Amino acid sequence: MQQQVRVLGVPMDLGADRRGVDMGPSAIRYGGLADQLTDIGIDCVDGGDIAVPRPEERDPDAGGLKSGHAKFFRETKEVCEDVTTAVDATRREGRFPLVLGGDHSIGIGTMAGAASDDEELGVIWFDAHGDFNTPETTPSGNIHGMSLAAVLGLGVFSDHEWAHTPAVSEENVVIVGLRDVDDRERRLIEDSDITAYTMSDIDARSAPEIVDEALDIATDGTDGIHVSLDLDWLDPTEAPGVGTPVRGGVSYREAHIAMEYVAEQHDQLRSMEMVEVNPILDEHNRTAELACELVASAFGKRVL
Ligand code: NNH
Ligand code: MN
Ligand code: MN
Ligand code: MN
Repeated sequence: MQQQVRVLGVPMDLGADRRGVDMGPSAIRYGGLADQLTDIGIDCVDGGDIAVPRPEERDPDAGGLKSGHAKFFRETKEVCEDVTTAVDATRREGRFPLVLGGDHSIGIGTMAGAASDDEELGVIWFDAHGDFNTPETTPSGNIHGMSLAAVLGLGVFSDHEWAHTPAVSEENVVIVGLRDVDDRERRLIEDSDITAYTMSDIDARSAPEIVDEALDIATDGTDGIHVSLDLDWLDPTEAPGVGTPVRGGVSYREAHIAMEYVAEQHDQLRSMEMVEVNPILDEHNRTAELACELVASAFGKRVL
């Protein structure tokens, strides 16, 4: 298990409609992240926040795309490039990058940073949503619903080197917890070679079994994996502080056992991100505190 962690905050809210997710990194820090990690013997330093422009000072449709709709495309690209640089530098220093969002568009930057030395990267995407829209299929224009499609170079993203991360192959990408998919997004998922486990799969087979399989797929033939955890993966009764809550998510215990399984494969883990915490919508910071607890489980915290 890698004992040296650098926390990188990305107060990004250009990729989603609900304001407030930009305060996620502060809320997670306030929720006790560093203490949780220090308590289990991990040397944790804070790399501060990456600068993100305010949406009020920018035009969401200023361009940068040949076709389709993706709000703040140019700004998202700039922020993601900075995330990539920071994640890559962190890894080169021998530290583990733990990225705090911010909306899920930052995953485009994190994955590129985690994969930047051209080795194959597996990805586990814990999320209620597929984040598999392209600028051509998106119903919202929000890039946080497109991060996986971007990294895989689908649709118009194939023209954009910053988004397409060739080291990530569809065969090694797994979504876990899916329960809210847009019509045209469904088609893209079905036509792809990724694996998507829905909540029905979890109900029918159990969270540990699904996560075990997800880890096998993500680690098969890869040099490491990235774990991306969108807090809306959990049921809104556990994680109310998210912008797009969807009923029927995983329970508190299912989320923990999943992270404990991740910890068992910790030597494969290259990077992790916790995204979509929205403190304005939260109840006494409990979603942020939950994010801290889940990180601790993923880093090996045990009862006995
Ligand atoms: N699928 C919707 C969209 O593309 C919502 C995505 N929202 C998320 N994704 N929170 O994780 O706009
Ligand atoms: Mn997401
Ligand atoms: Mn989501
Ligand atoms: Mn590819």
